[in-house]
Amino acid sequence: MTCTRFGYRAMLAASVLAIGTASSAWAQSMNDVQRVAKERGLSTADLLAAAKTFTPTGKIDEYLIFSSGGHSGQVFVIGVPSMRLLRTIAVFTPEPWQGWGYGVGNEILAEGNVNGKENLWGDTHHPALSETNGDYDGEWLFVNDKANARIAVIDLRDFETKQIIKNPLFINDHGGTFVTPNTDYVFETAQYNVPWGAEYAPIEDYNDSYRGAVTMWKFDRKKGRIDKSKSFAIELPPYWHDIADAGKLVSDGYFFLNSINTELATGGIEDKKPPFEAGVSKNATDYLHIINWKKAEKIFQAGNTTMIEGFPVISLETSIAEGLIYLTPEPRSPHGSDVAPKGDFIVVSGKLDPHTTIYSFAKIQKAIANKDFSGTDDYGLSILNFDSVMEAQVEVGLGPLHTQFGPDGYAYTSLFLDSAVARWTLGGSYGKGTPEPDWTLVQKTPVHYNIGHLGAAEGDTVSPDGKYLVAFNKWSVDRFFHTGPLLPQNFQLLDISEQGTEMPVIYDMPIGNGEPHYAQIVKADKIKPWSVYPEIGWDPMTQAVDPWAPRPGTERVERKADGTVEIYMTAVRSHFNPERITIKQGDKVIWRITNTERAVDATHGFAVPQYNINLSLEPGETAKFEFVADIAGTFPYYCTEFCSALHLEMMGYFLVEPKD
Ligand code: RUQ
Ligand code: CUA
Repeated sequence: MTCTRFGYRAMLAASVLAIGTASSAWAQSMNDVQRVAKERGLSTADLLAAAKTFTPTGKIDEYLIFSSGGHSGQVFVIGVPSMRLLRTIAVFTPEPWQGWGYGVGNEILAEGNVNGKENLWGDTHHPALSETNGDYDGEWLFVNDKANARIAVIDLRDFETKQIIKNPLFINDHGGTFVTPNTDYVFETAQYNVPWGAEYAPIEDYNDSYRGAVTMWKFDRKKGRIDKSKSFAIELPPYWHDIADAGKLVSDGYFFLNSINTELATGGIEDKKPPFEAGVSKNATDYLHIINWKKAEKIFQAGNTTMIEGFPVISLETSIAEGLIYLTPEPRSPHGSDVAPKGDFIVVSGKLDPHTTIYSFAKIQKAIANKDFSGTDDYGLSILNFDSVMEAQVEVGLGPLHTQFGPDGYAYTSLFLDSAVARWTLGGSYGKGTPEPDWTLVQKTPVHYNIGHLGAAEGDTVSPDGKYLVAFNKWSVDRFFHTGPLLPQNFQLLDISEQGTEMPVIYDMPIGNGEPHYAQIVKADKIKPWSVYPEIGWDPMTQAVDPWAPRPGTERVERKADGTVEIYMTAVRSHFNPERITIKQGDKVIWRITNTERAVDATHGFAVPQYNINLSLEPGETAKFEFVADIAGTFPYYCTEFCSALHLEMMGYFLVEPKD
């Protein structure tokens, strides 16, 4: 992808000429650029890409990508346009640098236990930034774990996970997380269906015993937690529900959920039955689900629900009687359901159909009002007449998946089989924002390779920014040094700032830690994180000062009447206080440490060997962890962050005297 229309010599000569009276210093430096470009075999396109992305030291990126970390179970934060990995956020998987799951965070990880069993990893798919009036507000981030049907809540003041919630009804969720325009609800849908609560039922009973559902998790912004007591679910047929998007502006109150396997295939290749891949794609169409969640909320609040697995569920019968859910056909093997910025159109792609299909919300409403149905599905849900609700179809290429939007009337669709990004024009109220006619493919840019999702800057909000687009490619093949047979994924940055013209790829970023799916790209200045915790003794779990936090002068080791030993410790460059702690084997230990630093980046670690403890104590933070000192011995604890010149001296001895 290095198309050089002119040699770099010509470009450099032209630029030198253009500046005419240029200082000899400029000419000299351009000569240096020319020399280095020649040595490294760079084209003018490469130099231009470098100029668009190179971010000198100390300069801050304009945008941030919040990316799912796939089956690493984490979230990645990446700067744009530099494409530098800024940090990971530990979510479902323990991570020692952040001290997540090695003394701290264990209670939150345990919230994600599945029927009492630990699951210390996750398969994160769709992160969702919190929104106010359909725009990112920079306060919260949600992400799902597809493997176990769990949702995590991350506070963007400190980029730490505050809650993990396990879905009581299902055990796999692909459609999640998506937020309603004011983040009243975070919703999550099952994909691979199971009987309620993942109880056992033979696969032959699929149609009757297996259930689909969408869960509407109520988010309490003040508390920064999902409130299970105000959450509910809506029963769905056991189709495999896929990606969704919340309506906004004119379509606020609805969400649009696509599905596959409306064939209700149950596999069985070992018994010479059609394998899932064939059975699931047999029909020419599947169903887009159009769900009125505001109406569902009223039904829930009126108590018209059934308790299943201790959780309120609106039954399919109620949904049919109340007109909560309507279906309409969508093209073969659909994937992706994306609402346009004004909320007026919904774009769905079928992986096995070269078109994107655009539905009109106005037409959907009209068809519902007129009972313009082509029939009902096997579960009794009405199917809206496809021709009555379809606005347009645009032939974009092979394997279309997901769509994002620009500020000017362009839409961008990822093409998995073509390995390309398609740019096309919206019509309707967006018409004439672009030089090209409405509903037409404008161009395609090849990417490397097999793009899944794509993200444009704020490209799924009510006010997309355009400018940058990132292709989240699944394969990298020949783009990087081969790190053994397991290769990284490839994030490619595209410049989409010019109308109509090319969308050049200007940067490749290998992701060597999990396979990301979706990511959102937010203007960096919308996120207002703390640089240090607000006060000394801050507990990140409660986002408040902990009255029990050790402070300078209160350090001590206390033995309680019940035999519990409480340790109150402080950490400051370059010592822990106390430095020698002797207890008895079998003692129950409650250990508290406060980092009393106020300087930015003055983080201390705290590791205890054998006991599997490692904390990250950021400036001001207090942490508490508990364990039983069941192993006698001599254990040097130390600071795992290189915090000062005397960091090696930041240690102490934890001595556990044998019982007898
Ligand atoms: S998916 S590559 Cu899990 Cu969002 Cu479409
Ligand atoms: Cu504190 Cu090293």
